[in-house]
Amino acid sequence: MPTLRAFLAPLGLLCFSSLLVACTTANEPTPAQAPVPSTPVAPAAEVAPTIPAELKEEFIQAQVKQGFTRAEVLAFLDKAKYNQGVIDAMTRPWEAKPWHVYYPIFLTEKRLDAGLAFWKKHEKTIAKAAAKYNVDPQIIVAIIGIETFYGQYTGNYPVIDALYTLGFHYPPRATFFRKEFGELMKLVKEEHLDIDTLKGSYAGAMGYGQFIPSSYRHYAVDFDGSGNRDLLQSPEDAIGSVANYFHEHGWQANAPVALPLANNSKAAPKAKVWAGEKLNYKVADILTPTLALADARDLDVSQKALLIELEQADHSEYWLGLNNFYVITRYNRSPLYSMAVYQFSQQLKEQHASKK
Ligand SMILES: [Ca+2]
Repeated sequence: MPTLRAFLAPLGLLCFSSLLVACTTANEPTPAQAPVPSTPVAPAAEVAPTIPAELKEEFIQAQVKQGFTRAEVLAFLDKAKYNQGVIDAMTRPWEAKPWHVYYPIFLTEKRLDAGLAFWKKHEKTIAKAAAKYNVDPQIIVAIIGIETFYGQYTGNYPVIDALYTLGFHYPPRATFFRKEFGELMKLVKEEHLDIDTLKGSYAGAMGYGQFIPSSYRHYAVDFDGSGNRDLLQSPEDAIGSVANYFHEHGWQANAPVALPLANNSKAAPKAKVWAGEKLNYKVADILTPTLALADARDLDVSQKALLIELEQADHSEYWLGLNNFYVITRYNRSPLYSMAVYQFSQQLKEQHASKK
């Protein structure tokens, strides 16, 4: 699913929102040396760029402070290779897609069938995770389906190379990724992962739920009782870990996620459409006599909310996003991503209930 990965940001990479990705400019690393050759030589692109000595030393010192020996850090750095494909993937021009083009890519019969099969196969584990972490089971099933098609597309980049390349050769996000590179070193040690075979997305997200190293370390749980947290091979651990991630970000089971609005005005809504900021509005700030709930219901209008605009072929559709919707955006800040996850979760819930 490489074309889909291009606009699916991995977990925790919060600045990969649709807007920010669109703003990312190419920052091709300069080859270390580019002499003007009089005779043909190997292309400069084959020469991996070196990293500044002080940056390398700073990283070594930081890891030593975390309890590694200098030799261990140097050995880890030695294993990491520059990967031009990672930079290419990161800087690929990103095309904003309107909702009516976006959602059919994710909400397919094939994904729904796979999701229902996954739910059925892991029914007990999913129910246990939902109960323990107070999340709705369908949101767990939806996330794993949207992220990796139930573990089928978890990424083919060596994680160590991806994070090294971005951490040392991608200036716009180097600080962030260098930290993740350091977190990876700790993760590998703690969970006894095989760094030589560890694969993930071009941004270093791993396993069923695409956790980057810091998220893996912070939110992953051992949910199959094996004694370690394995998000790459254990669907049970992945289920528990996704549930825990939602729990820790404030998901409330059985609470509404997003509600469709009826727009009876040609004028722009009173509230600004949400674009990644904190939850600043209350429900009462968004609803107006001409932009009201499509289906009347009791709702605490003092609760935090955001306004979602979905571009249909010939009109804009508006939705009210509540706290749970905001929690989905903690996985990926794109409102379209979050709406696709929500609508997929609703499909799963309905179909799962009808097949019982
Ligand atoms: Ca486990």
